[in-house]
Amino acid sequence: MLTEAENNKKKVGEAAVAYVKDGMTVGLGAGSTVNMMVETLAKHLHKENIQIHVVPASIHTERLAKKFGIPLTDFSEVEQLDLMIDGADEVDQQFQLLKGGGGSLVREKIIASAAQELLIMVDESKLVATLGRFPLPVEILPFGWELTAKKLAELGAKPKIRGGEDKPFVTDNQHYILDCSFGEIPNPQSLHNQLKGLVGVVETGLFVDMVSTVLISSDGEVSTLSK
Ligand code: ABF
Repeated sequence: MLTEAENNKKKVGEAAVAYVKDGMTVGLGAGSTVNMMVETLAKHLHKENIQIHVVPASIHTERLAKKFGIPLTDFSEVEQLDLMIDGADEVDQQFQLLKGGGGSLVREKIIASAAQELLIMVDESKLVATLGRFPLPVEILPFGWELTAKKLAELGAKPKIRGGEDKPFVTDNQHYILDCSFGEIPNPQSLHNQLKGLVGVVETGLFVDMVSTVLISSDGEVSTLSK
């Protein structure tokens, strides 16, 4: 028996796989919504007799895709993707995203940048008027992370090293993540630019002007917002 949250993830995943057509190259993000969607995608491919190739955004997603027999590819073989399907931690009214709670933001952003369409799956609780309720994940180099954290604090954040100082969480890229509470982020592009200007910052979880469609689940029903 699925919980209400799991049922919402299942439903939004079912709606997302309908966007996958024969011959596509598809990016798959990370996180629990994507995890549930991968099995649904495998069934969809089998049922509709569709052939696709997938670029996964995390080692975990890659393992799942392999487990369900979904063919993989990478940027040595493709330059552009037709579609990227991913989750998010927050979506604002302008379709700007805050991502990285799952720790895969760099690869997600690389894949999303190469995709013609970015399809985001969320439940209603992720919709916000202004980004920033969820601490902003910022991926940084491990070397000198304490200094990078101080620089972020000077820009107004309250940075916390993910996993704790004694055993920081390490991303698939062998980096650390600082979860940075900035309060409301009314101008995501400007904050992103400031953060990217700091030595030691690899990437931020702000995805600005990238999304084309948001699928939102609520009480087991899915609605669609498109730009
Ligand atoms: C990833 O999954 C992340 O960018 C985001 O942090 C997270 C959302 O996770 P979930 O689907 O588990 O809510 O895409």
